Amino acid sequence: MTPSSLALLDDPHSADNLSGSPDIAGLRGPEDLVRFYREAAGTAPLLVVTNREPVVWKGEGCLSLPPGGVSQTIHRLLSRTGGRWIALRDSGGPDGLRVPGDEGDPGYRLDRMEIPPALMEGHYAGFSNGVLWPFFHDEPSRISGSVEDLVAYREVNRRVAARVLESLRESSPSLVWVHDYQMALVGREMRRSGSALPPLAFFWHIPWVETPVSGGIPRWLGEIVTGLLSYDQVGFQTELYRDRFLETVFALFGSRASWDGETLSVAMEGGIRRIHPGVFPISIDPDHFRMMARDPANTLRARLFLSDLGLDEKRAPGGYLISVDRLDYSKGFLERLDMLEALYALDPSRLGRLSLLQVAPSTRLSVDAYRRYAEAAESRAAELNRRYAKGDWRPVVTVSRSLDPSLLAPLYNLSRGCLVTATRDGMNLVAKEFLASQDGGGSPLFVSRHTGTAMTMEGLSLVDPADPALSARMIHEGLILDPRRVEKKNREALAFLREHNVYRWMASNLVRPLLSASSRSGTLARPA
Ligand code: ADQ
Repeated sequence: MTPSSLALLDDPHSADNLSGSPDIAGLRGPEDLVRFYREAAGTAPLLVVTNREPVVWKGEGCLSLPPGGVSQTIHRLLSRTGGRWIALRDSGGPDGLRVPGDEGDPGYRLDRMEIPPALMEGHYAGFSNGVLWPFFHDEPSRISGSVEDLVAYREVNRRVAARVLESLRESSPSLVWVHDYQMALVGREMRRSGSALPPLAFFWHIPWVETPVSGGIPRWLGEIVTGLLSYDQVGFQTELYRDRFLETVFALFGSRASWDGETLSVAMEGGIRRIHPGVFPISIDPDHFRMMARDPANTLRARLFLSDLGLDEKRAPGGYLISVDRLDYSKGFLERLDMLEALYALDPSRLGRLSLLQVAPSTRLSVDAYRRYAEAAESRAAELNRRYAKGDWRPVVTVSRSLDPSLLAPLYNLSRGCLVTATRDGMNLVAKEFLASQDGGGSPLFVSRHTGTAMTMEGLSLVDPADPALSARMIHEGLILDPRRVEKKNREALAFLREHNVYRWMASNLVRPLLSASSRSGTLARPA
């Protein structure tokens, strides 16, 4: 991208130009992303704020990368360009770490914030995962927070904002990029300081629900929305979620809010806030998954793994369907097992042949709703196994831990199909990882229509966890479809993912705030 093309993109009323410009649309890999960043931001570092750390501290000089492609993509950019990352710590070691880059790369600084356990409990288990997560995943019966939890949430966000402000005294970032529902109020706390700030961008990874009608809008929701209005840009996964957010803003602010399709303006006490609520569907690096799935050593490892689980061709001659997700109620484990049972009822010849392999590490066990759900999911799987097991064959095989992506990719590839059954999901990256790992092969993806993936990709086979019997029929039909038709669909999906990859996602998030910063300072960033 040249400075003159940056100037062309600098049109505040043309998001399509911004995100659809050839320069961003052509991004394919980490090199392209680094080049884009350098040209848009020069040498100014990016400052990223997340709830979780991007690396795991394993001892002096030893760091490992946790699973999760998004934080790894941001990690790779910062390793190359330099920058700073502020996160709540979740492993041992010092408070500040220099995360090294590859040879010749600067690496970046990681500030690891220690939050006292009681405060963390209220922030994380209490308000974030006891209130916000169930609320925004349309599971009101699982909401379990208290007023003290909201106080803890505010306090943690205030501390994070204070740390960001402190870091601004040491260096001037190109922008501050804050992530997800645990950190919604960081921007508000930063604005309250009255300091001059770089652009503040936020990405909301989870769904946005319809604005509550009965009982009115809870006061805490008003606070979250007002907090989000403190950022210059708030990114959502889909148009539906962005539009629902706008509806909530209008329900709260009425005629004090206006929206021109690009900029949301809200008259607030301190003046008019103008923000850009954007739509940026998150993605993966499909080429990386394809390569991992093709790798013969990975494939051999996957075959051995399957054999250890009793899922080799001899003992499970019909193969296995795969599902991969944290053991979270929003992922629809019970609904998926209902679908499986309905599939066996529809076509009993699959009994004794086709299993479900569910890779399901437990998650958030400090929250009661999660503990209870994990027990219910385990007991439902055990019930199916009791009812239908035949000899060495079991209908449900559960792996209760995280697997390395280099093993997941060939497991996706060797499967008979993938079941994504979330009752609500911001995007669902597993669906995209499966499609990329198919490498155009002939195993079908069945994806819940309540995921961002289903809402933003065309031609997918949809299921509905609210209707397991109908979903079982869809799965049955997908499994007996001519593999050449599935291959064609998968090839088309892969082509889409290659174009709409995670590097492009990052660039489209960053481009507008970076350009607004350079036009504010009256200069375009010079390539470093
Ligand atoms: P999650 O709810 O965690 O993410 P998802 O999008 O599927 O859901 O991402 C999970 C990631 O973790 C994937 O990369 C997947 O491979 C990995 N993963 C899951 N289970 C694993 C296992 N057992 N072993 C190894 N890796 C595993 C939140 C939102 C989503 C949104 C993402 C990104 O809830 O809606 O898509 O953030 O914005």
